[in-house]
Amino acid sequence: MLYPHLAVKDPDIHRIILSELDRRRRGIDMIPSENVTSVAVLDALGSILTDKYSEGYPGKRYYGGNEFIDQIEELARERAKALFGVTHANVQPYSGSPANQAVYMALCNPGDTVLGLSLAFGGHLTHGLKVNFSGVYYHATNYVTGADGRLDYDAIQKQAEELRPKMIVCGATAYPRQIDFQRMAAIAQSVDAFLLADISHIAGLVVGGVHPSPVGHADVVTTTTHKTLRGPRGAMILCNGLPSTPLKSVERTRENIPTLVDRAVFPGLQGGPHNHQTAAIAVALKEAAAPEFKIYAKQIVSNAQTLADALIQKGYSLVTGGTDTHLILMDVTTRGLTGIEAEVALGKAGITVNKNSVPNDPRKPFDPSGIRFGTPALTSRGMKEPEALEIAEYMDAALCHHTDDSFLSDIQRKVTMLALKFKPYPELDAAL
Ligand code: DSN
Repeated sequence: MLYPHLAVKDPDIHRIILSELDRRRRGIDMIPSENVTSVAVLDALGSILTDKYSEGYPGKRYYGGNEFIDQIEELARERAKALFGVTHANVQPYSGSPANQAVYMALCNPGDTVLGLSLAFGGHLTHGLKVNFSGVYYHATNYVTGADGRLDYDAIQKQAEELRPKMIVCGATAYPRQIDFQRMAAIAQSVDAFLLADISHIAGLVVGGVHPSPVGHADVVTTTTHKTLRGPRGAMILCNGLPSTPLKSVERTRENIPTLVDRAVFPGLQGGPHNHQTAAIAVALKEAAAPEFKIYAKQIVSNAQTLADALIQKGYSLVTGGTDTHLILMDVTTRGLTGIEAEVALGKAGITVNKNSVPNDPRKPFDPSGIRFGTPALTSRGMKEPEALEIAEYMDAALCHHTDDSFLSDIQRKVTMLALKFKPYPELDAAL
């Protein structure tokens, strides 16, 4: 039996977890920020490390008994540094938003001007949405994509010259094309701004060599660990330079970035690190350093491009006309649907996507014109181009018959037959 102790102690939670596992086994999850971790990552995440307090950093803790926790955090930091080619890594951020918050705290004063990609054009809440901390405590300004849906670097340059931001943020959650980090760094340097590259969505593609790295261009890189990187929920802050202890000055210079970042994470924002999460991140980083991960990253992109091409052939309208990454953004209004209708219809067919705004969306964010989907999780399950083509057929069928529940049930049966051939956690099946 899977999770036998839980089954005895809390049958309600046990039953719900098994239902969620069953949903994943029978369906195809295509939310591009989700993935399937290895069972080794899950083992570390569910370990006894969750019980330990260890405020501080390796060798400098505020609690005793941290000799083994130090070893775990050191391993995670060393693996992160080697994998991304940086000299400093902070692996303690609880997730992506706290990681970004720490960088704001490290590099900006409240009220400073920050320039990031608008959420409505594919950015992130923490890149300067008015109701997010980044818009409440900072003077948040936004750039948008050009008429073709792509980043317009000349326009960003012009905006940066007008606004003179303290920090520019690049990175996205709903942008299907590669980001030119070199160009973004040139823009930031020309106005003496710090550049933060948030590579949460594409970190796995970067280490897999199928997306250029921001390292060497951006002053600071943040990433979550649970998207294309295929680790547990969590985040890291990466930069070059070395932390100095004690901090000699609080001046916000490039040289001080590693120390400023560490101090912003703890004691600035967080208390005790989640050691079980740190251990699981370390495991994921080891997996991402293996040669097979490069093959995996390449396959993610190939699957997304195969799917995108097939949908274009069927007459669908994709933002920017395709993808360079793991992610596809599709305007479904051209087919007479809303994003919600498409999300619901695909959900009934066993395919999970999320409704999403498209650039210059005339509709509201909670009822937008598009859907966002991607291939990291299905690629982790072993699906390749033939399956991507099969999924395109099912998506098209479901969208064409979105009001016909019995037709959608038929599609769902076919989706389930496909899904069951590619188990998300085959090792767990043995224990079911
Ligand atoms: N919620 C994440 C996403 O889906 O892209 C970003 O934080």
